[in-house]
Amino acid sequence: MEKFIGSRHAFAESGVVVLPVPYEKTVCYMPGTAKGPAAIIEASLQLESFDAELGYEIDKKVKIHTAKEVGYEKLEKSVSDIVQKNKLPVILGGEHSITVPPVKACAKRYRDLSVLQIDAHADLRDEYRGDRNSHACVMRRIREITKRTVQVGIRDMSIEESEYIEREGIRGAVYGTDFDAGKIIKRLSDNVYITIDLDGFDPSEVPAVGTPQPGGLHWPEVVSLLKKVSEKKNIVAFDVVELAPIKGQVASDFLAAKLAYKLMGYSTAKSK
Ligand SMILES: [Mn+2]
Repeated sequence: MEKFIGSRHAFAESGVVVLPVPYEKTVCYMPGTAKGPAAIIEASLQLESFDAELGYEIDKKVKIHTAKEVGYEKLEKSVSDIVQKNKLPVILGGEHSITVPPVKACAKRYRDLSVLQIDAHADLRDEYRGDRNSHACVMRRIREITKRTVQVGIRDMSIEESEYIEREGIRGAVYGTDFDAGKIIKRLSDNVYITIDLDGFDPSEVPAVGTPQPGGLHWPEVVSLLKKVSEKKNIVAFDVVELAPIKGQVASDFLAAKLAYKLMGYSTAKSK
């Protein structure tokens, strides 16, 4: 497989480690997320190394290493090994359920860990079609690891999820597409894990997802939120999930690659 942005840095010298996780098991509508990581990496070869906004070549500064594909079972250990060495893990999915092992690994390293989720769906079901590990349950599983979760772009949920939000008293931590970045930042702890389900974006910008939802977020507001979060918080790891590539239609793949690269830059901007 290709390497992210064609970068061939060894693990030891790298500041960022990309973990491709082509895991797809519980999708319920359009399949294809197993092909997500390869499509993001393929699109990343078209990225400009120089980030015009940051004013430098992100890869030159942080040195990106792309690991071999990782399965679900080995993911927690892989992420653990990376955060122990103070490197930034970047997990490319794959379906959204893969967020659980990295959050577990980061929560062991950072006791105050909070999770910022960008998504169209609340993903707070206790189980979905008999499966507690479905991608529709991922934030519910994450809230068993840390209760400090903030959800942005949410515009679809079941009555069970709505009742859970009421019961847990987290209505104020669940945002739609109209949000105040300052309020979001206030709800996060110092160390933040970011999970980006690409269906949080509007389908006009990212059509290649398993479960597209109209009325979504747009590139400028997502990037601006991530930038503000990175200025105030320590981003310890992040994932980009749920890309289900559409043949011949690469806009979604490229957005995912650019988003990952930009967030690598933001997350490491404070380091020397
Ligand atoms: Mn999701």
